[in-house]
Amino acid sequence: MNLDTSRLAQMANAIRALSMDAVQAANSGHPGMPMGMADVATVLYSQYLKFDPAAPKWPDRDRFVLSAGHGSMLLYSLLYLTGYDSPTIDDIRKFRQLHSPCAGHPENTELAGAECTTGPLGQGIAMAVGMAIAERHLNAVFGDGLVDHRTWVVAGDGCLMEGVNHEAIGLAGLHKLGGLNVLWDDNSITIDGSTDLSTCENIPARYEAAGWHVTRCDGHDHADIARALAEAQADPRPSLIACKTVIGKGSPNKAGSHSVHGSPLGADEIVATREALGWSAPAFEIPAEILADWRSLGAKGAELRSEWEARVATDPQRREFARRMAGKLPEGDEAEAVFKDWLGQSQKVATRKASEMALEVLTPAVPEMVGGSADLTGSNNTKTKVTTPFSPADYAGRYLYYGIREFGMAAAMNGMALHGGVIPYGGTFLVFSDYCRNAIRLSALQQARVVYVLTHDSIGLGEDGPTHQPVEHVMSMRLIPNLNVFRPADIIETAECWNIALQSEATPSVLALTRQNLPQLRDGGDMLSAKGGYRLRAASAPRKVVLAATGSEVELACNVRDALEAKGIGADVVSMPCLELFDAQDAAYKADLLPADALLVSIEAGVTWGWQKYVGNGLTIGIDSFGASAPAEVLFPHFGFSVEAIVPKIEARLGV
Ligand SMILES: Cc1ncc(C[n+]2csc(CCOP(=O)(O)OP(=O)(O)O)c2C)c(N)n1
Ligand SMILES: [Mg+2]
Repeated sequence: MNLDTSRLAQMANAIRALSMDAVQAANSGHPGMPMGMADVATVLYSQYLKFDPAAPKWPDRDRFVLSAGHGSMLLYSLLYLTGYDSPTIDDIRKFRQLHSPCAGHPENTELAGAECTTGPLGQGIAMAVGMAIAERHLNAVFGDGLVDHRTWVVAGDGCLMEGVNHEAIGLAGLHKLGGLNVLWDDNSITIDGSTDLSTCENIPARYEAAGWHVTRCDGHDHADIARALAEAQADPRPSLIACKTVIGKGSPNKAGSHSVHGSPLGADEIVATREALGWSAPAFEIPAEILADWRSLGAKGAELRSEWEARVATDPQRREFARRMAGKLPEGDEAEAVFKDWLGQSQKVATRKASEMALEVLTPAVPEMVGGSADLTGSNNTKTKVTTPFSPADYAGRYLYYGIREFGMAAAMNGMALHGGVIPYGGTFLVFSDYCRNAIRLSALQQARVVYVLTHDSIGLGEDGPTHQPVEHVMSMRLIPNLNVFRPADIIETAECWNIALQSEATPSVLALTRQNLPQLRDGGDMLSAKGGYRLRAASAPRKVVLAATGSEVELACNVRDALEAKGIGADVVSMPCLELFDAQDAAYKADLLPADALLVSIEAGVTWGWQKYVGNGLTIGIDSFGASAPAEVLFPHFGFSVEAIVPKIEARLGV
């Protein structure tokens, strides 16, 4: 697009006007960042970004990630100006109001043009790394004709201070993700004031040390911006482009100050800014010729897309490519046949091992699965024979050695899932889920199919002691909406939970898995875990007790049941591998499993908080303190997880 600099300046001013007016109308929001980055964004969209507003989900589009999500008006302005169906100018007028897709921060579920949900600073960059990984992987599998696009990120000082950016850039540098370009809004301002207050870090040096190419530009000089972007595109390494900008650029009295970061300019300053910019159009009106310039930008993308479609039409892999990008699992029941066969066996394995066995069956059958671990591959049992390492030497590899970067891994997996064409799974110890908790939360919020393989799920891990023994983690994960937390009891439930996780297209999953061996408890039934809870053992004697347990404690519940039955006290065992799925069952199903006329007892080697929802004022057997360092066989009885400790408690409550 050959737009001279005065037209580009007007286009950038359209972003400034929309941003300041929308924030003013909402009486909340962040005008400073969009006004400061308006010139960079205009150059990016007019000369570099591959996009087609008519096809926001076109698989080979460039990905644009607004990591500095507080500058959401930058994205909303760009999508409107370039002619996406959504948002409309009315949506922008209703910025930050209920039912407007122009939410306070960009949400991928609200707008097709928002590649991901951003706002938690730093995670946008890390998700972009995941997108760039997915792009290289799919490029290696399907070739340049189908997959060859770039990932552009706008990040602020805040994104580059957050620790997760460092984890992410380490991965990007290692894997030479040359298609990744981070445009740093280098305005030396954060909320509290000058960045001098809080940092003296040499960010370019840090990026260079991580294997990145770094360049700089004057973020208000269009020719200089274009030069830097061209340089970044040409370099085979991922690039950081330090764009020196002035926050709130255009506002005569507030530009350059932290006061413009997160507050409306105010009516008077808006008048003064209009004056200074020479912008006479009323609020939310873009002069026709400027809008026409913006709308013309999509034409190049439309052309590229139709060329791409022509290539796809004759590509022998087109069906497989379309299937993967649509997120549909392959047909075929090889895996099911293997899992059915397991029912007839009696395999005593740790559920982390059962997960590996399931993965050995699933990863060849589901080629879009891309695994990994945060340096605990041998403990998380996440690697299978077909998942060879992903590296610059072989981007077709399906296994990522994420290193000790739990947060970076989780955020990257979000990016991979949102890119599409890939189903990421990755492991660490359950206790370290806190390190990546906000990314797990974003998986759920973004409806991203990510599977977290979180092993060593209780005091049962033994001698590593309380630093490594999760106590509150399983229950605290259950607090996150739209997240399925699975704690399977044996090899059969583990296979079922993996199946459910893969089929849950819009819900991420956590698999909480044991280090220690567990006996096989199931020899029949089909996908019983799908109901979240089911009757594993029925009472023989008249039923007085129902024991509800998860994971490793289901075996204990069965033993408690047998002891009670031997005393003539009838007891059911209900295995509850996924409380979220159980909650979704109808009232009759739930009342049948957890009936009001029995003493309800929960057994889980974690906090008891939360179990009252299921057992009412029955008994909750759990651990409401930190664990201890000792072998698992010693710890379970020490913390009251034994038939000898539990049966008397039940008898006392029954008054027998
Ligand atoms: C993880 C996280 N911590 C804190 C915040 C709150 N917050 C939003 S913007 C911001 C300052 C960011 O500074 P910068 O990225 O330089 O943005 P600028 O002020 O230049 O627009 C903070 C602390 C957040 N959104 N995410
Ligand atoms: Mg800043």
